[in-house]
Amino acid sequence: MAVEQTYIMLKPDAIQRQLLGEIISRIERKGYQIVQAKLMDLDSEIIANHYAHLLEQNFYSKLEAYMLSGPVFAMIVEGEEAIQGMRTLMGPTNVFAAMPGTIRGDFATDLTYNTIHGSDSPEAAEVEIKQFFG
Ligand code: DAT
Ligand code: MG
Repeated sequence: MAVEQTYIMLKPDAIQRQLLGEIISRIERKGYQIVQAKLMDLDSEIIANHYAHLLEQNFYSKLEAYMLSGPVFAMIVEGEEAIQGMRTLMGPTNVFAAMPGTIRGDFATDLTYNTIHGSDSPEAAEVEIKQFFG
């Protein structure tokens, strides 16, 4: 067990649908600390960096348009085993398999518009925290 920091990003639909309070409240109720947070507008370059593993996918242009459609709420979340723990709280990438009670299970009905991002490994968390918080 170790205290970890993970990069969490509430995507544009979370803000447009006024779900910020609901989702932040779930993270707090779980017992994690939000140690930094900011509302920010992304550009194509930072999106391409963040989703470099998906640049060749046929859904990339849809993903890029989504991430440009409004501000995101970027956070560093800290807690015991927070990287895997946040992924569990979020639910899987495939929202159709996401269980009720998870953030994606409760709020997302589309593979692309899936409401929340969370780092998927310690290596990714380090890179993403640096990318979004310097
Ligand atoms: P995750 O966000 O669970 O880490 P990922 O890194 O593989 O998943 O993908 C990043 C985002 O790309 C994901 O949140 C939504 C979009 N995406 C992934 N797979 C998709 C698919 N098959 N069709 C449409 N959008 C997809
Ligand atoms: Mg990912």
